[in-house]
Amino acid sequence: DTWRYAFEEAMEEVQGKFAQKFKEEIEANSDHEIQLFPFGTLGESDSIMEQTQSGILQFVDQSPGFTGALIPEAQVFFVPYLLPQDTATLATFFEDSKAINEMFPPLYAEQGLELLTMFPEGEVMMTTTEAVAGPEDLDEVKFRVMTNPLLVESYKAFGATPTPLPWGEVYGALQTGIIQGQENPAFYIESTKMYEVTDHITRTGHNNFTTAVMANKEFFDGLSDEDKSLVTNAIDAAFDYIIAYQEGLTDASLAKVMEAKPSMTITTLTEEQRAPFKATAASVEEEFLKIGGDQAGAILEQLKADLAAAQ
Ligand code: 6CS
Repeated sequence: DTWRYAFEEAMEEVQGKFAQKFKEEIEANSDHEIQLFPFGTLGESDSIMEQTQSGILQFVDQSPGFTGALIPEAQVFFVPYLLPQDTATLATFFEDSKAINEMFPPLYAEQGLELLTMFPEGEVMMTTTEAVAGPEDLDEVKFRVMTNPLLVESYKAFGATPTPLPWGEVYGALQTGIIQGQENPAFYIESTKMYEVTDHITRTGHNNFTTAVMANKEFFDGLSDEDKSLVTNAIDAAFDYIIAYQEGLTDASLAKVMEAKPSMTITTLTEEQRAPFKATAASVEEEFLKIGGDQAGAILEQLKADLAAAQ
């Protein structure tokens, strides 16, 4: 039989690399086949999620940046400066976190989803048409964010005018001047040619991109114990693979951006310049407790404990 797996990125981007490794593991260890659907083949992120919930797809990679509208607790990943940038710490955190591995699965289950894993995709950077050294430079800047209410709040607190859009509209919106900024990890800025439609990259250090892989729950529950282990083992192998794959990826991607467009500026904000952005964390956290669902407080507390343990 064939299992269908859709993701939000291209085949050679991070989610695609993860999916390819998963497919390789499943097919090497069973008679099942995996059919991969990269971005653009089945619609935007929201649409592949709906197709998974309804059982048309068996697997989906959707980032909390979009799932936050469905599972309010998943917005926790948009409290600024919550996640560290150190990749070893992040890997340990995602592997061992009680919040992620024990508290989130029942919340995903309520939406008909079996949460299989979450993994990091790299330091989030701003790319803008004008240089950014502090929140005052974001004043009047229409800044594209994923469709996540807490991310909207966070960019409001940063001083920008947040504009939630599905990914497919971002390049065109920058090109036509409807928006003047967006945020993403370096590999994505490079592969999707964001440098063609923006001139400045700013490293504020406020987040590391998190994504999640899920299965349709009814499908997963109906698998034999052997097939369930097959799936979880393939996910574990793909997790280890994707952590290793991303080693050095940020620097290599930024070098490629500079090669493609030497006039691009890349600025790492100093601790002093980051201070006003960091100062927004407390108010965004408070907002999360209001809009992050019944489990918001418990999830935030556990996540902080898990991060402390990983560090
Ligand atoms: O910004 C976005 O919408 C996209 N960013 C990444 C890194 N992956 C998928 C997502 O759709």
